[in-house]
Amino acid sequence: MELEELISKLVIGESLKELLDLVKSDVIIAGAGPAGLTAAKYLGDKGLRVVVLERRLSYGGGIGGGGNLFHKIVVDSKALNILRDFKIRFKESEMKEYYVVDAAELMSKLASGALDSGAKILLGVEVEDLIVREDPFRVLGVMFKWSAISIAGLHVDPLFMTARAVVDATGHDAELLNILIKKNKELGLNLKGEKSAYAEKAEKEVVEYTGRVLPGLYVAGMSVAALHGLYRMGPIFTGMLLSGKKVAELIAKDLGV
Ligand code: 48F
Repeated sequence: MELEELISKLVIGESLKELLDLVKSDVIIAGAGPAGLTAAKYLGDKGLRVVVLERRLSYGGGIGGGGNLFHKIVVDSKALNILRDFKIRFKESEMKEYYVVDAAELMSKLASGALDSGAKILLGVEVEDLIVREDPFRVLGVMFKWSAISIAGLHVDPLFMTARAVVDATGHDAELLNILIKKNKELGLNLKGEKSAYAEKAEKEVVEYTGRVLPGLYVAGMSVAALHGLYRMGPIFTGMLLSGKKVAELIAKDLGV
């Protein structure tokens, strides 16, 4: 066999094998930002089959931009256990309780922690819609397509993936909730939209409001703020990490693991 043929066979064969398995998972997470990656690790650690679908060809979401492109972010002491679980280093600051983390280290170690737990991360894959059922209304999975299809402006029907739980961790636009609410008006749900900055309150509330929206659908990270009309916090990431961990714990409990 020519080397070129072998390369194609391996790439296509191995990808297809995994994709066939991923048609039905335990948990689908849309968005590989801090909330989605944190959730993926803790769910993977529970032995659940987890797939993270990320539109871009890179993970980390808003982490890489740090604060206004400065390459550090802030966390407080409530996030230290999570940082330790992922082996992410942090530096004390002059303000007790607040720590500084390198943005590049945060994004890469969150992703490697998620991968090491057994979660799959598929890059360049966009969630376009949800699979739903009535009586009672519930979410059964997602419709996905390669992001390149959207970028090319092509009209192509997406494919399906099902799961016992779907997480909207798509960040500020809460894309899954946005789609669900627009298309299923009978639900009477409303995407309130994020408020201006009030970091302390935002950090606390984004964790408090993290949770299940409907049977089968959960929300974590800044999507929580968009759904519930909460304040924004800027480049402090404790709330994102705690929100990801909390949603993982809720799902694990709901799925009985
Ligand atoms: O935006 P993002 O980092 O969301 P997050 O985990 O964290 C927010 C913080 O980064 C920051 C903040 C906190 O201080 O305010 O902004 O809530 O990551 C969301 C990821 O979801 C991807 C998007 O490319 C990004 O990497 N994404 C968005 N919509 C889709 C998607 C979609 N429809 N399908 C797949 N991926």
